[in-house]
Amino acid sequence: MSDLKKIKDKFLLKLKNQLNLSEINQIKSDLFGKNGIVTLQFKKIRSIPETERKKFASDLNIIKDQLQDLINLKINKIENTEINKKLKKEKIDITLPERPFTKGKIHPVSQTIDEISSIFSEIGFSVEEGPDVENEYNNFTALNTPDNHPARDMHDTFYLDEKKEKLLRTHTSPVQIRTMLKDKPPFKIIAPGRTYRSDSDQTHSPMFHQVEGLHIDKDINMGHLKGCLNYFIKEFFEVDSIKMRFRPSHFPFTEPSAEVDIGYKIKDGKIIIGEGDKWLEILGCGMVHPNVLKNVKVDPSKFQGYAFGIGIDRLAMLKYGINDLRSFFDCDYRWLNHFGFDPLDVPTNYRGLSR
Ligand code: 2NL
Repeated sequence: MSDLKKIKDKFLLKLKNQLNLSEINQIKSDLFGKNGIVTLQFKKIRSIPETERKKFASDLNIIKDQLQDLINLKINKIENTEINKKLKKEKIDITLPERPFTKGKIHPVSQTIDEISSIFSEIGFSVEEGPDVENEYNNFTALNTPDNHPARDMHDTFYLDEKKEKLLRTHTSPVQIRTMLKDKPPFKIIAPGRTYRSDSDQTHSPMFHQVEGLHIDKDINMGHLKGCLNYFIKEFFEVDSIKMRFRPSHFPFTEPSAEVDIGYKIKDGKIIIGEGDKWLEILGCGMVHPNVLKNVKVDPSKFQGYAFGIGIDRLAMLKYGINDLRSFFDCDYRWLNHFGFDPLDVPTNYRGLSR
């Protein structure tokens, strides 16, 4: 009997026994390991006389395949038995109730800022941001409001030092000043964010929110301002037309200046925006004063444009039927749960995401 046949018979016999996994692995390494019996036979091929070499190699390969297949079959069987045993023994208890989880809500002011940013971005405005703590140059001086200007007192400014150098911004205009100092015209930006004035009653909070807009280019006029604001108000209140009037006003940083009122009426105890005989003031605006442009190194004989400032909190109250401004900032979770917006819900009118 040839060596190969002896090997084959010996191991076929061994593999007939009931074996566990480690015994099989031992046989596997005895046969096919680095110095395994079959491995050594392969090394022998070169030294076999040429006439017998071909047959030897072929027989060896057949034996190798046979033994390998048998070993793999045995291993598979054992592993399957193990898995079946485990499946029988181990059960997942799916009757355990899930842990309760609470989902946060988007604050109505954040929601409103997202909506406003989305509306203006559709007509080419980009969003700029800046710090809440400002210097008096960016907040007042650059905006044509010199030291002794009464508007400085009117703003009820929170100063942070004796010298009145640092303050909490009273409007978001300093963001536009920073942008104009940093970049070159044209500018088409909005600046939403927190603003501060020392004032507190039912309709005033010492911290409130504003969005300012600025459009500076070579041929911008008051018609563009009217068109832009008319578009914004219609989109924001989701109405097809809006009754709107410009009333002459005064701001140190614009000339001419205007305040904008929109028409409204009360029907069945509910406010209807855009029609009716009553007027509601919602924003201030105007053509940017040449002095402001000079202060930020923009030539007013080449560039001009408009600016506007809108109080966000009151717009949010109007749109979402909230009647006390102070409730915005009470941090009452029950209130937020009621008036807040589901962060995972995407209603069709949520402009921030659906468009
Ligand atoms: C209001 C009035 C306004 C501006 C803000 C502005 C900004 C720059 C230059 C010129 Cl950088 N103007 N902002 C202009 C007019 C009115 O806000 O009543 N806001 C609630």
